[in-house]
Amino acid sequence: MAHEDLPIPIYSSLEPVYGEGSLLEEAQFRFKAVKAKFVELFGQEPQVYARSPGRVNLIGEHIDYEGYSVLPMAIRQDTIIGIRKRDAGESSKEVRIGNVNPKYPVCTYPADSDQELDLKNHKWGHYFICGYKGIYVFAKSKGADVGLPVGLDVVVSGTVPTGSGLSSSAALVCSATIAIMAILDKNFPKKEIAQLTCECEHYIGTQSGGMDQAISIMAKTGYAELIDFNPIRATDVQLPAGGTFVIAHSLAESQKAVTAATNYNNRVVECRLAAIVLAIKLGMSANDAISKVKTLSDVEGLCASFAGDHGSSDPGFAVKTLLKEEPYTAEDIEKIAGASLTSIFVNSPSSLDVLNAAKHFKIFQRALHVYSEAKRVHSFRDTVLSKLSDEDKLKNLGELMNDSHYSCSVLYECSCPELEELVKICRENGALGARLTGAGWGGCAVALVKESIVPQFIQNLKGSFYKARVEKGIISKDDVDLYVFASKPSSGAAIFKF
Ligand code: NG1
Ligand code: MG
Repeated sequence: MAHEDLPIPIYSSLEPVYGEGSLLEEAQFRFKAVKAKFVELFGQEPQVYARSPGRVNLIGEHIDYEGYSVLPMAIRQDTIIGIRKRDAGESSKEVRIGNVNPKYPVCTYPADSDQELDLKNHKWGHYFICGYKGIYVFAKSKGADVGLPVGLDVVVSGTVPTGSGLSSSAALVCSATIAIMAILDKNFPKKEIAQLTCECEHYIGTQSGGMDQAISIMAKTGYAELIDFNPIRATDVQLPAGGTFVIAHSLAESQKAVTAATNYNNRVVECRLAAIVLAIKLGMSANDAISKVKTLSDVEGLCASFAGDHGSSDPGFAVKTLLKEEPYTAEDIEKIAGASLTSIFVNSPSSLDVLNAAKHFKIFQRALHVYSEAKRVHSFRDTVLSKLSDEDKLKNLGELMNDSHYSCSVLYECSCPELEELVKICRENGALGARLTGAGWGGCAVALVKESIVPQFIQNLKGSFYKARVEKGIISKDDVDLYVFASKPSSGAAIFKF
């Protein structure tokens, strides 16, 4: 059976996930801390535990929501959740969510699976409730009764740095969803959980694609995964020997839930507008374009045949020929579409927020990024599968990563000065390639580095980029190891019943 058709594994010990050695010791310590916090807050022990990892995206940025394949790997940093059903009585009508980190106060919500989250008043516990709502909606769509709503007590322990592009949010949403499933004694095929958890995160108000949840649920130790969408599928990618991915935090925090209207969701809206304008220019009726075209992948076929007629095989050719490079105003696009932008997005409140905040729309640049990035993902995979020597493979992968960064930075404009500095320093210190990873506007860079120089590489980053920040008091000297580290592909979500 394909591994995405299997349910989430259930283990009675930590070793299958954390192996042996320091990782296991750290996990044992964290599970104990979750249990202790649980007893302190709720007077009882958790009945079940779940974990789900963060991820680093190696290539394929800002294209998952456009329907294109991406290539991430899970990292060892994860979210662990201890959970217990509340006993019958009045108090069983609540969900209480605590955290081992005192920075996150206990959040209490009604045990109501239909509740609306107060998005104007963002609380960290919202991410847990995303899972709570999501499971309920999923079960309802299958006509199944999973036993929700129910009162729950929960304690969370997370090691994925927040706002870092390593998907702390998906680690939390996925571990929440799986913990809830486990306490309800339910399990489903991984691909269904990947789909459902992706929809869960939309309750937070970001119009995210499904990459983070898919890899967090479906990852396998030792492999990166090529993730396809519609339907979700994961294909193992064995990275060439001799290379290591080093993750380095720019120390600029990207608060995606708070900046969605001008950053993340803005780009999703711009891509939709690009797709609609391209469809119309390629002969589709405006009505059909508005009602049927959701993503750039929906018009790729049209773009490719237009390109073909002109002797090109690149859908980007249609973008370069049919769109103007100058930003489009709302009026420009309304004239082409014969409809107001607010009418196009009338059913999406978060898109209307984008329209309110936007001065203009750079649809040429965004579409060009998406089509070229989608191609780079396939080139990356083809390189891995090719007959080249490992050394040549690594060199090519590094170049693809550099090209991806350039496109993110110049066409998609999701970088920031700190990331630019960090990527430059990575390359100056011998990285074969380096790029921002995740949504950008802050967060981490990922660098492909020859294994033999990794310790020196990390040392050099510490001595330059991080030393300057320690001196300015932005981070403490003792924490530097949390912000720059080598990473191996780790395993996906799991349930623990001890
Ligand atoms: P981050 O910001 O790393 O969690 C986000 C999206 C992804 C993907 C990337 C950009 C969420 C949950 N995730 O990742 O789906 O679009 O940006 O490639 O919003
Ligand atoms: Mg996220």
